[in-house]
This record gives sequence, C-alpha cells and structure tokens, in this order.
Amino acid sequence: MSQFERAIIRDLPDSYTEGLTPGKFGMADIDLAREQHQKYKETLEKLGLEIIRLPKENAFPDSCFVEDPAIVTERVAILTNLGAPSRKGEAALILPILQKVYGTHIERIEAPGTVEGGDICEAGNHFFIGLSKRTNEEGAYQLAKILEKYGYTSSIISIRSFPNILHLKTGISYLGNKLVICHSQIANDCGLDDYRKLIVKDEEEYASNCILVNGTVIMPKGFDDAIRQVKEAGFDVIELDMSEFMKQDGGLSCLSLRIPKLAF
Ligand code: CIR
Repeated sequence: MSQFERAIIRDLPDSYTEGLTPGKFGMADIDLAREQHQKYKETLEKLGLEIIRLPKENAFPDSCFVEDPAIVTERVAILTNLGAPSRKGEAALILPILQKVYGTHIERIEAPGTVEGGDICEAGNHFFIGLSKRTNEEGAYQLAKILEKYGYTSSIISIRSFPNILHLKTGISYLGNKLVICHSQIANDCGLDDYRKLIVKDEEEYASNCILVNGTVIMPKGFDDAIRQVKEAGFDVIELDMSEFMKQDGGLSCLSLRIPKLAF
C-alpha cells in the first residue's frame, strides 16, 4: 500500500513537550512543532490525501503520534494496546474515527498483548512486526493471527538489542517493490534477505523513517546522503523539517494514519 486516499492526524497538545523522550536533542519548541505539523498536513494534501484532523488532547502529550494506537489497512483497522503506560488511553481516543471510517471492520489487540503501530511495517501484503520495549510477544502473536484472518502474511523482526531504535519503523521504511530503507543494524536481519536495501549512514539514522505517499517519498530535511539514495532509486522526494518531532522521538510515519482505498 503506497496509494492513499485519506490521512488521520491529530493536533499537537499544549502538553507536547511533556511526552516520552530520551531527551538527546533538547527541549522541543511547541510553536515551531506546530508550524512543522502544518507543513506536514499541507504536504499530504498536496499529494492528494483528504485530511481527517482530530482535536488536541492535552491529557495525552504523545497523542499527535497517531500511528501508534492503530494499524490501518485496506481490509481492516486494528486498535492496538499501547505498551507505554502514559499512552494506553490513546486507543480509546482514536476508536471513534476508526469506527466512522471502518464501521465494524475493526479488530483489537487485547492485554496482556501490547503493540504500538510504529512497530508495524507494512510491505505490500506482508507485515513486519517489530518486537520492542513497547510491542511484546503476545501482542505480536495476536496481531499475526488477525493479519492472517484478513489474508496478510507477517514475520517478526526484533529490535530489542538496538537501544537507539524506539520502534521498528524508527529504523526501517518500505518503499514498495521489495525495497526498504533502513539502519545498518536492521539490514542484517535475515527476515530482510529477499529485500533490496538502501542503508542509511549511522549519522543519518533518523532518515530511515520516511513515508511513500502516492509515488513520492517524504523525508526529513538535512539527511543528504539518505535523500540522494532515495532519489537515485527513482523517487521524487519532498523534504520536511522534522527537528521538533525528532526531539520527542517521533518521525514522519508516526504523525498520520494513512488510509488506502478500502476493499469492502
Ligand atoms: C513515544 O515515545 O511514544 C513518543 N514520544 C514518540 C512516538 C513515536 N511514534 C512512532 O515512532 N511511531
């Protein structure tokens, strides 16, 4: 799925800077973050997506990272059970819009299973499920079963030995036609043996998180070698300044749920 019709986004809460972060890149500037979020929204619109914009939720500092409470596909939406205690309530917040878009075509990850959407990398009809500090074995098992029920395949990639990588998609993105862009650490995973790889330099690891939207790859600005590689692979690239999301450990994929044409 790289053709999308709609995207769900959520406005940044006033509490944005209180969200979870290792704090390696300093304190985020919320006004600048809101400007960057606006440009992100405009870019998705420019690429043909209708934006479903949800209001800010100040009680949940990380709630603008809407990718984590749900996984959306053309056949089903899956409500996750987030692994981070401060984010658990975000699933209930996203449910009403999923019900509006997907009707009854919704499945759920149940405790003690935990899954965060950032750990799930869609690659056509296959899904890589990342085992991380936020996604556990039980959650991965439940998700694999749900995906199978809807005709998808899945496999596991563990990122637990890579402390810099929060979610699987922090370290890998799928660009279609069996091509991924990823960290050098993840590139060695045998689950990726059948895939072509663009490997980002260690100092550009943040650029492993990018999104292919209707033929164009949106990438974080300032990661020149990664951007060059993606352009040389034949893609149009739009660069966005993501500095204030990087400070909160978020990337391009986390800021939206991108919905393809539904198959039902
Ligand atoms: C968190 O740690 O949960 C947020 N500060 C960042 C979430 C980023 N989401 C993602 O990579 N899918």
